[in-house]
Amino acid sequence: MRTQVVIIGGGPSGLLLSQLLLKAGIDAVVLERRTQDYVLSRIRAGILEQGFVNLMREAGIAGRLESEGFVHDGTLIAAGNETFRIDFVERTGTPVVVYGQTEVTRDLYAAREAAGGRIIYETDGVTIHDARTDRPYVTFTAGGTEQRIDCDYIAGCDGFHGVSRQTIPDTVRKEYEKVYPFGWLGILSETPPVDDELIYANSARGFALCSMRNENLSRYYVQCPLSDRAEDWSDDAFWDELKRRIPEEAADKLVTGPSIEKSIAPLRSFVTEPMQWGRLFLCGDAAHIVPPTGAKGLNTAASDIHYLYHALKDHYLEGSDAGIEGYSAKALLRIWKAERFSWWMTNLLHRFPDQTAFDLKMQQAEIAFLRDSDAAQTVMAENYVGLPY
Ligand code: FAS
Ligand code: PHB
Repeated sequence: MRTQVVIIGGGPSGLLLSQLLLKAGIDAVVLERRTQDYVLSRIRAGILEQGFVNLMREAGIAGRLESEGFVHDGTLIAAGNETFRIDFVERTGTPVVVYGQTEVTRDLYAAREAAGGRIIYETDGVTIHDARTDRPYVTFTAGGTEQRIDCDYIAGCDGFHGVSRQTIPDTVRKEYEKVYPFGWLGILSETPPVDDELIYANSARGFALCSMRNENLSRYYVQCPLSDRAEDWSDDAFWDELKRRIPEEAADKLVTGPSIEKSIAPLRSFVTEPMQWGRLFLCGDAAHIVPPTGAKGLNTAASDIHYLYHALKDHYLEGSDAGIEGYSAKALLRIWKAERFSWWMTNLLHRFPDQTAFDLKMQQAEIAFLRDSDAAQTVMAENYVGLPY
């Protein structure tokens, strides 16, 4: 088999890249380790930057997103007995859109299938060969058959636990990591959201977040010890803890119900450099991870895809390799700014086990400065709605 670009990973990064390439007439094959149902069963991101929405429009698949997504002009921050609002539109002129990653991925799969794009599911043993030559290829098994795909380029969109990053020799790779001493216990419930906007709460008992997917599907998180297991938390225990951490007014009107999904996500900041090695390019979680506090994970994958798509398009359609050669350096510039913002929001809103009384005072002063300063709110809003690509 031969194609122009092999895309390893059928998550949002790989699928979005495949759809953009297809629109540009560039042939690609997507290799996905799991089934489509399994990929769609993972509950992840909820907030899309305008840049992501624009990419979905460019890919020709923003229809449902635009009709069903919720435009949010701001968010609420609760700390101590106070709640204040960050108005994204007043500060930056730009909103964000609430539309779950599951729905994004569903739209991407539907578009690929409608266009007859090739996705090979349940691949096993994907191995990248000769990435440093001009004739790379990928081998794998699917349906019990050994297969090989010869290609021009390989996009490693296979997430944090994928094979692509490991293909770059550790003598070449430089990895940066910070693991946070807590996780997020998240639940999904078929209940109306507690507020029209998100509530990020820093309480004496720890962080909590009230989010949503639609008018009858809510997403809630509480910070929890890494030693916790989702199955140890009953729904009642979750709701009781959430009510203790969010503003009283919200707790009083919170509509609870049975969880339809419950999971604990660890929090880490991670970046690998470089993001390319010969004709292999890393995108999204394959190259970087952020704590979800700033809603940057999926949105930073999007800017990688934007850069790689234009680099490949310039190569094939314009005969220019400047984008190809400069991909990693360009992507990392925006990635590190997203890492900083996600680290800053995580430190602002969580309680750390080793936090001293002084540390707590610094956190409270930082929150008070954000509450009182136009400049601080503009800086936060600019980062939250998404820095330019
Ligand atoms: P993904 O991990 O989504 O997709 C990679 C795909 O590659 C998967 O389908 C996998 O099956 C496949 N794959 C892996 N190895 C393979 C191999 N060897 N061969 C073939 N296929 C292979 N971001 C936010 O903005 N907000 C959030 O609230 C949020 N919550 C998250 C919760 C969890 C538990 C996790 C893990 C992440 C969360 N994220 C969140 C980040 C998340 O949204 C990612 O940024 C997003 O999924 C990135 O998409 P991809 O880069 O496509 O990686
Ligand atoms: C979500 O809705 O899942 C969500 C929203 C904002 C975040 C993280 C997760 O910062």
